Amino acid sequence: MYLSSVFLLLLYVALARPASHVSSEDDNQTWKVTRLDYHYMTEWPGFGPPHTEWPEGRKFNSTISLDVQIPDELAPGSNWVYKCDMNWEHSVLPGISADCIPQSIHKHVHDNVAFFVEPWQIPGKDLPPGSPAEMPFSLTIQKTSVTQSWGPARRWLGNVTISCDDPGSPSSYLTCLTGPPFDGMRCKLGAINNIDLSNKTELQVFAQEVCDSTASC
Ligand SMILES: *[C@@H]1O[C@H](CO)[C@@H](O)[C@H](O)[C@H]1NC(C)=O
Ligand SMILES: *[C@@H]1O[C@H](CO)[C@@H](O)[C@H](O)[C@H]1NC(C)=O
Ligand SMILES: *[C@@H]1O[C@H](CO)[C@@H](O)[C@H](O)[C@H]1NC(C)=O
Ligand SMILES: CC(=O)N[C@H]1CO[C@H](CO)[C@@H](O)[C@@H]1O
Repeated sequence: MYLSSVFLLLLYVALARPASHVSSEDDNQTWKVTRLDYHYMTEWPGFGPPHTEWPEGRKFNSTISLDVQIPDELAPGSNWVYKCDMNWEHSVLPGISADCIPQSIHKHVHDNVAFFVEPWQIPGKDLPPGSPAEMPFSLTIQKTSVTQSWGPARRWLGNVTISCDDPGSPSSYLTCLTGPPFDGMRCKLGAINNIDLSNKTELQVFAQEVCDSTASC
């Protein structure tokens, strides 16, 4: 009796996992960042004589805010939109992840989405001294699927490198503009003015499933 229920349980687990695995979901996924707003301090505040330092009272934290569309595993063809926000002290990118918030009212939230940013260098391209650590950068988005209450969560990780204002560069998804004094730099996806980034309006993040000691596949 005991043995047979263990057997049935094992059989259930063995059958259930592959079944959920083929439920429309690939091992790799493509996520779409449809909005990205980035704001950070420039080296100088843009007020007073050249090389005037930022007054303490006018300094501000860097902020990133983005929307990412992630396919719904349980409803093929539809997406969840998550909003991801973080802020940090200028040039001190936190290196830790923050949760993204699902944007519609859902009865069941079955994924956890989180993201983080790290400084990045375009290979072979040195930045001028004084460049903020904020640009260029790499964006990592992680999804943990908690659909299966009976097994370990599955996890996907996608990583994309981002620079700005250079149509010839594959990573140049953003246009950045300085505004009035003390406003620093503001960056958005795609083109502003005559900088042609028209082939970069969609920022796609290719995510791969992670199989390690913390997540099975
Ligand atoms: C997922 O992507 C990786 C790296 O691009 C590739 O090696 C692998 O074959 C892909 N897996 C599937 C199922 O497409
Ligand atoms: C600015 O960032 C610092 C460090 O990352 C944090 O401790 C502080 O609370 C932030 N300030 C605001 C106004 O969010
Ligand atoms: C985008 O357009 C620029 C300029 O027309 C070109 O140099 C670049 O290769 C294009 N990038 C992609 C990914 O198509
Ligand atoms: C977490 C992660 O995978 N980060 C990587 C994102 O991509 C950049 C550039 O390829 C790497 O430097 C990061 O380590």
